[in-house]
Amino acid sequence: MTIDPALRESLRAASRVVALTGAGVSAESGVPTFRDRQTGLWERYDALELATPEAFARDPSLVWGWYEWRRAAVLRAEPNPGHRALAAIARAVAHFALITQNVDDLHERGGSVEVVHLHGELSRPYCGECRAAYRFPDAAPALPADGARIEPPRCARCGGRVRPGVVWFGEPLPARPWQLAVDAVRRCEVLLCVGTSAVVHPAASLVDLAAHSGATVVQVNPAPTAADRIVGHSLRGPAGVVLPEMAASVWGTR
Ligand code: BJW
Repeated sequence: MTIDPALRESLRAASRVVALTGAGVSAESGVPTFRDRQTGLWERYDALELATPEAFARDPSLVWGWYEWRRAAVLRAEPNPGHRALAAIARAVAHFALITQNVDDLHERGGSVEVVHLHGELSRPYCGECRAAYRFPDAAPALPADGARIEPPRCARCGGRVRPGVVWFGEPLPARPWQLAVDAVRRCEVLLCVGTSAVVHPAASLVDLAAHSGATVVQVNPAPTAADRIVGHSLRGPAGVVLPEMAASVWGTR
C-alpha cells in the first residue's frame, strides 16, 4: 500500500494524533468483531439477549457465561502487528491518544499505555448493586463451552451480583474516558479511525467531531463503513497490514 505523498507529509507534520479503534483491530488476533458478515458476534448471538442491562437481569448466568467465554478467548489471543504499530506511532508523535471501543486488553499487551476504554473492559467486572470492583482469581479461566451458563460471583462487600465491566446498549459511557476522548479529539490534527463500523453512538460521533474541528481523518478498514461519508482518506485493508506500513512510511518506525 502506498500512502499518497501529500497525506504522508500532513501526517508527519502533525503533533497531535488520536487513534479511535474498534473490533477490527483485534480481528487478526482471532477476536471476533460484532457486525462482520458470517464472523461477527451479532450474526450468531442476539445483542438484546446478551448485551443489555435487561438481559442480565433476566438471565444473569447466560450473560455471565457468555462474557466468561469471551474473556477466556481474549486471554488466549495475542496482540497483532496493528496493535504494535499503534504503540510505535504513539512513541513517535509528540501528543498521541489511543481511544478504543474494545473491551479486550490487546492494545495494552501490544505496548500501548494510557488506553482510553470507552466501552469498559472484560477484565474489570464490578458489583451491579454497589459498584465495588471485583477481582478475578489469578488463574486463567478454562474456556467455557459456547452457550455455557455460569452463575456470576457475589460481591464481597454487599452480596450483590457481580456484572461484566462493559458498557451495554442503553447505558451511558463512563464519564472520565468519554471526557478524555472528546478533549483529545477536539484538539487533534489527525484522527486515525481503525477497524470500526462507526455505527455505535456516541463513540461514532467522535469521527464527526474530529472532521468538524478541522482534523485530517484517515480510516483504516478493509470494508466500507458509516464513516465513509465524512473521512478524508480511506486506506482499504486489514489493520495488521496497513498500520505497520503507515507507521514505517510516515514515522519511520520498524
Ligand atoms: C477490520 C478488520 C481488520 C474487520 N482490520 N478492520 C444515536 C443514533 C442511533 C442510536 C444511538 C444514538 N445514540 C445512542 C444510541 C443507542 C446505542 C447505539 O449506538 N445503537 C446503534 C447500534 C444503533 N448506543 C448506546 O446504547 C450507548 N449508550 C448510550 O448512548 O447511552 C445514552 C445514555 C445516556 C445517559 C443515560 C443512559 C443512557 C452504549 C453503546 C455500548 C456499545 N456496547 C457494545 C458492547 C460492549 C460489550 C461487549 O463487548 O459485549 O460495544 S456493542 C459493540 O459495538 C461493542 C463495540 O465496542 C461497538 C462498536 O463496534 P465496532 O468496534 O465498530 O465493531 P463492528 O463489528 O461493528 O465493526 C468492525 C469493523 O472492523 C468493520 O467495519 C470491519 O470491516 C472492520 N474490520 N476486520 C481493520 N483486519
